Amino acid sequence: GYRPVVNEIVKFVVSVRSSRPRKFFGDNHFCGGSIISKQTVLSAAHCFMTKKNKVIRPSQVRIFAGSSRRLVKSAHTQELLVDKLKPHPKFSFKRLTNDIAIVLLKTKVKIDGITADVIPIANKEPTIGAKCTVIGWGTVIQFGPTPDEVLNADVYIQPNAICKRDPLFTKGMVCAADTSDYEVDSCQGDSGGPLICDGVITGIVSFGIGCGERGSFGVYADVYYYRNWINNNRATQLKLNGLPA
Ligand code: 4AZ
Repeated sequence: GYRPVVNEIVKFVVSVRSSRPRKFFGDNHFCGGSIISKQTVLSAAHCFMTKKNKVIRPSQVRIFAGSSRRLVKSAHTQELLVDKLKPHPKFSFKRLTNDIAIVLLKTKVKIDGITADVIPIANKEPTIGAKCTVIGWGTVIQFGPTPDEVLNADVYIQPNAICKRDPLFTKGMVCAADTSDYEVDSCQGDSGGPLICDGVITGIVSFGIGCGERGSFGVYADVYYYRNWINNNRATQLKLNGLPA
């Protein structure tokens, strides 16, 4: 988040980290994600692609759940290994379309409802003007340091006519901003994390022209638009139990 609005434990948000040191983020955090079932995390495709458009290996990724803090490990911190990375097959680096990914975990997240929980995906189109909140460990200033505590920023779903000022804005995307305080925005390191509206995941942090720029807005993958793809690719309870589908 660009600016701390409320500091709180956000139980369905995870820190996506590299198993190898990265330059930019001290503790290897590179993206956010959301727990949508015990063994499934929703994130952004661009988090898991190399510049040569190859998917990185699952062994290069760790998922940290259960803690609102990035740098301090607590008794509730859960470090989870990744079984499969499933970026949308039609993700385009150039056009930033279909910037959505499913992360299948090797083991189930321990869901206690207090430090770790699941969040449902949107079951309707985003409502223009709805007050939503974006959550993550992204920088509070462009190219600045990343916070230890997870932050959130309240932003409002913008009409398509506004979003289309960005030539990359196209179908499968939703844009959001606080037009009375443009500094409230998502930023680097928030990618893959959730835009929550009315208690459901409505968007996934994708891109923007900078962060907190006057007259600009954040662009998010439209979760409702991708609901069938998500439901077809998430871990299912049947599969978890080893039963035939
Ligand atoms: C990024 O670089 C990024 N303000 C994420 C979100 C936004 C801009 C940049 C939107 O990860």
